[in-house]
Amino acid sequence: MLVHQPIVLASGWHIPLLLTISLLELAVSLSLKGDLLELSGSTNNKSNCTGKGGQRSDGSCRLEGCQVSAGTPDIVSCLDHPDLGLGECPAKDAREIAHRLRKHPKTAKVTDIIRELGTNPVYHNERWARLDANTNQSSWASIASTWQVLHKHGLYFIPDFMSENDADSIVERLKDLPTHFSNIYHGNFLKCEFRKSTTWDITTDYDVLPKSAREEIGSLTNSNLADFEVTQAARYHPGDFYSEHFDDGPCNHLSNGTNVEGLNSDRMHNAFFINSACDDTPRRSGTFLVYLTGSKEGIGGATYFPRLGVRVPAQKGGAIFFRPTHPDGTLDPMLLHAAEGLESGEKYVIQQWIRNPQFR
Ligand SMILES: O=C(O)CCC(=O)C(=O)O
Repeated sequence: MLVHQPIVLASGWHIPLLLTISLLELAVSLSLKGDLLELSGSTNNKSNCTGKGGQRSDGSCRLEGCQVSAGTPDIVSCLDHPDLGLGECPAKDAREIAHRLRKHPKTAKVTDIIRELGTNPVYHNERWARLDANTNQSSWASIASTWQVLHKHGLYFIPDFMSENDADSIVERLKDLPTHFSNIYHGNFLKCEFRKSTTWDITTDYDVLPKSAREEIGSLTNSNLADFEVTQAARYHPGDFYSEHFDDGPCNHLSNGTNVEGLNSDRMHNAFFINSACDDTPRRSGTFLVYLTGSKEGIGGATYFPRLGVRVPAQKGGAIFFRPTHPDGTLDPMLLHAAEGLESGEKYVIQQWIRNPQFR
C-alpha cells in the first residue's frame, strides 16, 4: 500500500524535503516490491499491455507502479509509471489515460489526453473541482509596469528577465546539484494530476540564482523576499510534462464558506477538512516562472493556460508571472495551467512561489 500524504496540497507545493523524500522512498520501495495494482478490463488486446506491469490471464493489463491509496480504494497513485510519472487519479480514469497514451505515443499530447479523459460527472465532466468565481475581492498591489500583459485576467510576461548567458550558466550549475522527486500530493481530491519531470530545490546555500535576481523578482512583483518559498528548478526531457493544476489547494472555505461544488460529498469532505492543511497553510500569492531554455534547446513544452486560452512557449531568459490566489487566500480557478509534453531536447525552468503574508 502506498503511504498517503494526509494533507491536501497543490502540485508544486513545497513541503519539508526530508519528509518528502522519506515518504517517497518508502512509497517507491513498497511499489518496487511488486504489489502491482490490477486494473481489470483495461483491454483485451494483448498489444496494448506495453508497460512492465504485464498482462493478466483474462487479457487485462496491470499498471506498473500504481497503487490503491489507503482509505480510498477507487483512487490510484502512480509512482514511476512509464507514461505518467508521479500522480494520482481515480482508477477508472488512470486506466483509460494509460490505455490512450500507449496508443498515442506523441508526447506533446499527454496533457490533452489527461484533460480529456480525466473526467468525473460529479463535476460536470471537468476533472478539477468547480470553484465559483469570487466576486467580492479586494485587489492585489500593482506590479512593475515593465511587464507585458499576456491576458488581462492577470498573466504577465517579460522577454528578457535574464540574459541567455546567465540562463545557460544556471543550467550548467543545476546539473551538479542533487535532485528530488517531482512529487504531487493532493490527498483524496477528485481529479487526475500527473507530473513527469526532475526538480531541484535551490536553497540560498547553492550559488545558483544570484541574490540580485531574487531582489529583481521582488521588485518586479512588488513582494518581499521574506515571503519567497525555496526557489525550485525543473527539467523536462522528451515525454516529460506537468498536467493541469492550480499551484495551490482550493481551500475556498477560507473566506466565504463552501463555494467548492460537491464539498458535502464524503470524499470532498475528507479532502478539505479531515486531510486538509488548508486552514493554517500559507497561501501562494504569486508564481514567477523563468525559462532557462528556449526553442533552440527543446521543442514543445509550452506553459498552457486552458481557461485563458494562452499558450506560452519557453523563451530563454523570459519570465511569466501570475497570481494563483485572490488576496483573501481563495483560489483563482482561471489560472489553471500545465506544462505541455516536451517533444525533443530539454527544457529547464526556475519556479519562485511567493506567499501571501496574511497566511504565514
Ligand atoms: O514548466 C512549466 O512550463 C510550468 C511549470 C508549472 O506549471 C509549475 O511549476 O507550476
